[in-house]
Amino acid sequence: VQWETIKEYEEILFTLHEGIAKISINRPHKHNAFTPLTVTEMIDAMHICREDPRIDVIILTGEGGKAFCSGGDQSVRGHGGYIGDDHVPRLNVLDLQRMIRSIPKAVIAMVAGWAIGGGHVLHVICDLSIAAENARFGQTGPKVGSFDGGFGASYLARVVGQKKAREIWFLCDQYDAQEALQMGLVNKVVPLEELETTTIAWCKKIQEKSPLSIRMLKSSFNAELDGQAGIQELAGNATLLYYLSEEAKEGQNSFLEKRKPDFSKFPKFP
Ligand code: 1HA
Repeated sequence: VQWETIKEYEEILFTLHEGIAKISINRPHKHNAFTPLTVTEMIDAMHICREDPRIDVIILTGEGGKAFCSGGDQSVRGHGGYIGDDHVPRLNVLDLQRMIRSIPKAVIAMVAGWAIGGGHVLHVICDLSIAAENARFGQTGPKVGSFDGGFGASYLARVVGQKKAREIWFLCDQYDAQEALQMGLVNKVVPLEELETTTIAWCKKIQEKSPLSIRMLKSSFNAELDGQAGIQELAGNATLLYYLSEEAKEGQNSFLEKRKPDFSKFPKFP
């Protein structure tokens, strides 16, 4: 597969293949732990994924085959957050999490090796997760002095159930790919050599489907869990569809033509 670079970054790779964008953390020497810069670059790439009509689906992954992501880089963790060149402590991965959740396109985690800590949370938030046989999953917060009580706790519990989610966080054990499959934490397990081809095949199946259906479904799945923000997303999509209708256009046109709107010709469905 030929991946064409969309934009150059320092700590991630951002590439495109036939409508599939791939955002890959490129810090294999640290098991793809993220710094504030890694996250800022991923946020920038996600913005592009949202705006670029060439992009249908997004793969989130890590370079090297040994790690998806090992969470926040503990060597740059400072007083109140992870610190970059600007010396400001940040937890900007939380912004990235919300973008993965709200982008109206499917995001698939392609997991080889470690998905640990804040890296585990990233795969949990993705719409789908495909794991290589060497994948290892777990949270480490209570061991290293951290926790993610947001999506990292509540959405994890929605995925694997309350008991299992509390076990994952309280014990900080690691789980192999088969265990992850059994608990519904990943969608599929494949040999490492087949990870990318399988992920691309799944992307292609989604690409053949109606983009508006996928968009409505993603925001519908979110709406149930995300409170007013979830309903806002779903309702935004309802507005989008309404704006496509003649009825809504009559409202706009009547305003511009300085006349009373005539909605009488539009159907009133039972
Ligand atoms: O909890 C949050 C947040 C919560 C709320 C809001 C924002 C948050 C943002 C982030 C996070 C977190 O991510 S906290 C959790 C941080 N991550 C971890 O605790 C995992 C640390 N890593 C490990 O436990 C292990 O490396 C491993 C189980 C993934 C793999 O072990 P292994 O195979 O023995 O490899 P290891 O030798 O440990 O790692 C290879 C190299 O990568 C080492 O560097 P070297 O000694 O060769 O120079 C290792 O230090 C480095 N490395 C791995 N993970 C990290 C890391 N360096 C910095 N930070 C890491 N996370």
